[in-house]
Amino acid sequence: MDASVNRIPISENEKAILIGIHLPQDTDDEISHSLDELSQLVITAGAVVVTRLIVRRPSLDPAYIIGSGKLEEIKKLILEQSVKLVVFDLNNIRPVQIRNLENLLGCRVIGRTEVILDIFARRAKTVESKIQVELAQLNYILPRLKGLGGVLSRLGGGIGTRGPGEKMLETDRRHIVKRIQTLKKKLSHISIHRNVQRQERLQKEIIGSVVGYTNAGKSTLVNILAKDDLFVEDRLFATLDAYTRIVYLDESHKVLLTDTVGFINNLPSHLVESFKSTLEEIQYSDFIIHVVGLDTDIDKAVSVVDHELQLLHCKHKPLILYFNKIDIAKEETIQYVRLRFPDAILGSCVTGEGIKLLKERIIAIAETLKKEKQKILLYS
Ligand SMILES: Nc1nc2c(ncn2[C@@H]2O[C@H](COP(=O)(O)OP(=O)(O)OP(=O)(O)O)[C@@H](O)[C@H]2O)c(=O)[nH]1
Ligand SMILES: [Mg+2]
Repeated sequence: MDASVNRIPISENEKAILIGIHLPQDTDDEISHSLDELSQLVITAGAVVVTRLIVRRPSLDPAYIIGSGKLEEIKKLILEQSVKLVVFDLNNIRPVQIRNLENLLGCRVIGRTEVILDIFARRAKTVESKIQVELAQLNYILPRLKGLGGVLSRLGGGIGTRGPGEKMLETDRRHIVKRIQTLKKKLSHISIHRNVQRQERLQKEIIGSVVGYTNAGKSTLVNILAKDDLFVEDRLFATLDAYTRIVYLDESHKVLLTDTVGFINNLPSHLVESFKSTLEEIQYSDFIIHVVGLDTDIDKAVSVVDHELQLLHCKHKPLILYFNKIDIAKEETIQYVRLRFPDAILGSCVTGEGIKLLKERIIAIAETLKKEKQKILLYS
């Protein structure tokens, strides 16, 4: 096996076929929402979706995921439309399935995890997030190396094979193990430094985290509250680093607000693990603003973020639920949210609706927290 692969820039507009698998327990809605989201992810990664297919299966085929009839159909499409990439809406495709499918179809085969890792690899800008992404990729690749039988080296480039920046992604087991240790050490140094800064800040300031599903409008909200210019983009995972900004709520109140990386359904566990130190910002904050885009599958977005907050042991913190993008929301969605989440604030970063109410709610929380902190300082 080659020691490493060069990071080959993505062939722009690589054509892709998406395949969703409909198992007996799935509903039509679930599958089609999930495929919509995968499509957005694949586009964000730089490819062009030429066809989407949904395949009904009683269970996954251990060797080829789907049946031979469907595979023949897909093979024809690949040839007709010069497709370079097949993306399955599955999280953990087994290496043997990838190898079998690539041999049969004659193009690259990846799953959801690889697409998300790829987007993160391209988005990583700071030293810390680059290390975090590389660590996630290597941890993902390591157990798969044997099963892939060198597929990674053979494939060369494209979605799912990029390292952060222009770096090479290691594919040699010994090197990977060593590299993982080095990266972990680097991360822990950064984390120690961050902790010292954090402790100082925590004693003096009230700190909130803005969390939510990707593309909900978290960065836009922090921008307008802080009148700042964070990186906002109509793409998934525009923000990978935790940015903290000062927000002046009125003449006598200010808080610090941290913008965080977005969550998504089935976020690869390696990424959550690697982004632990960034996510720690949420754990160390005094309160949370959960932003939900009214233009998405609301119940899913809320439950995915709730679940992540639970995993981060943050469910006890004061929380403001803010539904964003009311300017483009359907009337029935607004009605539904008002009934289902009576305490939530509905608003828009574009028209400014609801922002005054949001500030008032933050001030109320900040007041309570300030008193608690003063008590702690008094008795410590
Ligand atoms: N119509 C409308 N669009 C909005 C609103 N708020 C944000 N957007 C748009 O939604 C898109 C995503 O906004 P971001 O602020 O980048 O979202 P995010 O939650 O930070 O996304 P990630 O960092 O990718 O997780 C951008 O195109 C924004 O301009 C709003 O209130 N109304
Ligand atoms: Mg953002």
